[in-house]
Amino acid sequence: LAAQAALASVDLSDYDPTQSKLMDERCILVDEEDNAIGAMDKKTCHLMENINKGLLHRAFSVFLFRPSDGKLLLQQRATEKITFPDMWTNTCCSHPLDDFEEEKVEKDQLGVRSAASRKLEHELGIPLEQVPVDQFQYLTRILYLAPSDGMWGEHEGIAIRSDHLLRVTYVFSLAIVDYILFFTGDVDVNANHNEIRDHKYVSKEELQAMFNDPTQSFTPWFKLIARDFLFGWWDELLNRKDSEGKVVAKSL
Ligand code: DMA
Ligand code: MN
Repeated sequence: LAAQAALASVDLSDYDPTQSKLMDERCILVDEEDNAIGAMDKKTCHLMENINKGLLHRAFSVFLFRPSDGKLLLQQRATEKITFPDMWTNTCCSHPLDDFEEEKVEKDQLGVRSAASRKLEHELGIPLEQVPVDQFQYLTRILYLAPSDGMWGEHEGIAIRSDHLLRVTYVFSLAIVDYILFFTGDVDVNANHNEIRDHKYVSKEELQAMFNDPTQSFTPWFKLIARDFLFGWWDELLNRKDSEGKVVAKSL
């Protein structure tokens, strides 16, 4: 891994100040086997030029389902987000941080779970007691690499509204080890509009219809996870119901 001095940087002063500040959070750097090997600020971790040098970090993706009908909660990222603004995506994504001791714990994915609770509250305003760490169902980790040779052709489909967004989609990408967490439960949402423009619950059919609509844009990881994994996992979840017909999470 290149020394920090050799890594690229970018000036974020034109962006939303709240989001710019959050780019100072320190992510956990990992190798391709998810061994922690250091820490680096979020901005450095997400610059394409650094990703191309092999910089990889730990992240998580939460998929929250409503028990009564098995619908998945989606969010549309806020326009203020520096990476992937305005795109529809799964319930909540972020990173366990090197800044908090409890988020570095690897046993039973405790670090990732506590980061997931923290960010469900921060982004969606869901009270912490409604999303306790032991009620997430951990499915798997996905190594998601963004090669430099234009696999990101998907991005050409994104509606680019200004030079500002063009620059964002061009220089930022991601290379992560992504922990997939399911959560089944009723929650109260009180969206933080610096993070989220909109949110809604969708059935499988409604999500499929959104994917087929060329006017909608989605984060690349959500499209990838949906295409390769989500619909199968969702079917399994929908098949697990209690006596009242409500969807139930498999116990850990
Ligand atoms: C990054 O999520 C994580 C994944 C899995 C792509 P994010 O861009 O929403 O990060 P943050 O919430 O920290 O801004
Ligand atoms: Mn997020």
